Amino acid sequence: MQRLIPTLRRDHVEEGLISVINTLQICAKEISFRLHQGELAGVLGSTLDENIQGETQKKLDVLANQLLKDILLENSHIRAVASEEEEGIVDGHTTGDYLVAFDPLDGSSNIDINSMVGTIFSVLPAPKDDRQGVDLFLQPGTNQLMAGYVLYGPSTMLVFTTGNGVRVFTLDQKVGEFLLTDEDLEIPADTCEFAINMSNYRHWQPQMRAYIDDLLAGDTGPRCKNFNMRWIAAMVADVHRVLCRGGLFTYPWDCRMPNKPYKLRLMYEGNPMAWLVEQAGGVAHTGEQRILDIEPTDIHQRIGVILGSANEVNTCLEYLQGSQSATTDV
Ligand code: AFP
Repeated sequence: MQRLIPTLRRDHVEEGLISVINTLQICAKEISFRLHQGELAGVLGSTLDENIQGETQKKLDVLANQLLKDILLENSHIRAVASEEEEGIVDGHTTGDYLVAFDPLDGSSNIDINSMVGTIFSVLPAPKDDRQGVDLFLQPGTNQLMAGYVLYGPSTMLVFTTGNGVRVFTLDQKVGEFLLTDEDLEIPADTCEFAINMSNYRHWQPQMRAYIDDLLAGDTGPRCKNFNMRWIAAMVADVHRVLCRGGLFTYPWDCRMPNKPYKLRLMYEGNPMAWLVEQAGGVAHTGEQRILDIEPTDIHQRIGVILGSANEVNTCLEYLQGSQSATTDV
C-alpha cells in the first residue's frame, strides 16, 4: 500500500505543500493518540472557558488547537494560521507561502460519548502583496491549494484533495503511518439518505420545511421513494459518510438568531468540505450561491451549507428557489 509522501510526489504536488501535509499528519497522529487514550489521558470533559464563538470549550478542543498551532508554526513554509478557537490569526514565517485555516476538533460534543470527531483544514496561498493580518485569509474557496480532514473514528483517516480527486489514507497503528486506502472517492449523483438536525425544523425557512416534508413522505409522497436519515452531529463524520456512499448534508438558515442565522463556518468548515465534495463529483451550495465562490469578509464568517449527491442537492435548491411545488401548506 502506498504511503502518504510518495503518493503526493506521484501526484506532482509541490514540495512546500507536501511539507505542510506532512506537518498536519504529525499533528493528526498526536491528536489521534490522545483521543484513543480517552479518559486514561485525563483530557475528557469541558474547560471553564468559552471560545470566541461563545461555545463551551472541551479540554481536547484546547489541546488540539495548541498542538496544531505549535507544530504548524514551526514549519517555515507557513505564513500564518487561523483557527476556530482563535479570535485573530496567528503569524508564522514572513517568507512562508501558505496559510492554514483549521477547526482543530470538529464535533467536540461527541468527545465525551466516545463518538466520532475530526480536524478540518484548508490551505490557501499567502498573498505576495502588502496584505497583513486577517486580510491575508480573505480569499474565496476556489483559491484553496489543499483541503481535507482527519476523521478520528474506529480508525483514523486522512482525507484530502489538492485538486486532483479525493485521496483517503488510513492510519496503520502498527507502523504509525498513513497508507493510501482509496484513490479517488466519487459521490453517486442520486441518494436516499439525508442529514439534518430535525430538532430545528420549526426554525427553518418554509421552503426547507417543504423539501424535508417531501423526503419524509417517502414512496407515497411526490418524491416517490423512501429516504433514510442520519445525523452524527460532527460535520466531519457526516460529510465522510456522504463522500463514501452519497447523501445530502445540510445545516440551513435558521431564524433563532437573526444576526447569526447560520451555524457552520466558511473558512474551516464550508470551504474545505465544499472542495472535497466537488472533487468527488458532488455539489456544495449555500442555497444562494456556490460555496467556493463566496468572497469572505471575516475569518469566522458563518454560512448555510447544502452539499452532497448532485441530483439531490439540485432538487433541494429548486425547493429553496421556489420552482418546486410543495405538498404541505407552508
Ligand atoms: P463544534 O465545531 O463546536 O464541535 O460543532 C460541530 C458542528 O459545527 C458541526 O460539526 C455539526 O454538523 C454541527 O455543529 C452539529 O450541530 P447540532 O448541535 O445542531 O447537532
